[in-house]
Amino acid sequence: MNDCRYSIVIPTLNERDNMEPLLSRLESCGLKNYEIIVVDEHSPDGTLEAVQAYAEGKPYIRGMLNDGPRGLSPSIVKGFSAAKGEILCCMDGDLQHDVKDLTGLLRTAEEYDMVVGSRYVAGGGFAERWNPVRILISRTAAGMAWLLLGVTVRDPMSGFFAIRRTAFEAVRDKLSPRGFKIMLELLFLLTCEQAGRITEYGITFGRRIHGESKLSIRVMGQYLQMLFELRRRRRRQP
Ligand SMILES: Nc1nc2c(ncn2[C@@H]2O[C@H](COP(=O)(O)OP(=O)(O)O)[C@@H](O)[C@H]2O)c(=O)[nH]1
Ligand SMILES: [Mg+2]
Repeated sequence: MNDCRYSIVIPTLNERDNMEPLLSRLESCGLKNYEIIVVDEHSPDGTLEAVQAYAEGKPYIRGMLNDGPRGLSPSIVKGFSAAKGEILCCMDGDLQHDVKDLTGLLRTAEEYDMVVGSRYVAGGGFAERWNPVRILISRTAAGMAWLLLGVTVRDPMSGFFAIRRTAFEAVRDKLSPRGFKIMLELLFLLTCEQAGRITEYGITFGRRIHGESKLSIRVMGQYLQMLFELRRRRRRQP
């Protein structure tokens, strides 16, 4: 694939059994001019090896190791920095983000600086009844991002988004190296500093079948800490 327009970056930690179904769905979803970059966090279950085996003879699929600072955000930044496309997309490696939503999200990204996949706008939702506690947590997190940072998108925690390369490059050096919710940070930087054109696109969130969620109480604590750090940054701006 010589003319690469879309780069799909997938961060992974112990997602071996999800790789073959995800990669094959991506290959057959009708997308053209794309590449797939899986950035793995030293997964002990052999995720990277599974990707590399799948990618044999397919130059448009790459698996790489996050050999820099550990974490979700650094992995995504590494993938975006290695990407060749003009539109950079991040999606989870656990099949909770539905490949069926990808082409619509990327089509929308042609018109904006950033498109956030959202469960809480028209066309979005959950594939099956979702744990009400997790919905409450994600809606509270979104409300706090709005109150504290002025980020108005309804689902800044979805983790499924696309950003124009030029918009990413404009803010890359300001990203915190140890963050885990890069989407929120990008939204904050684009909203507060760049007057970026941002929109949401309805996505359907699926249930995890293989592997485990890494979201925990500790992660929620980090999220709050990050909201307050970004808020302090906003105050310091003239
Ligand atoms: N590279 C990398 N990927 C991670 C890390 N933590 C989680 N992931 C991946 O990020 C995606 C979202 O994580 P997940 O645990 O499903 O979060 P949840 O959907 O909010 O429960 C999945 O593909 C994970 O494998 C990490 O520290 N580094
Ligand atoms: Mg998940």
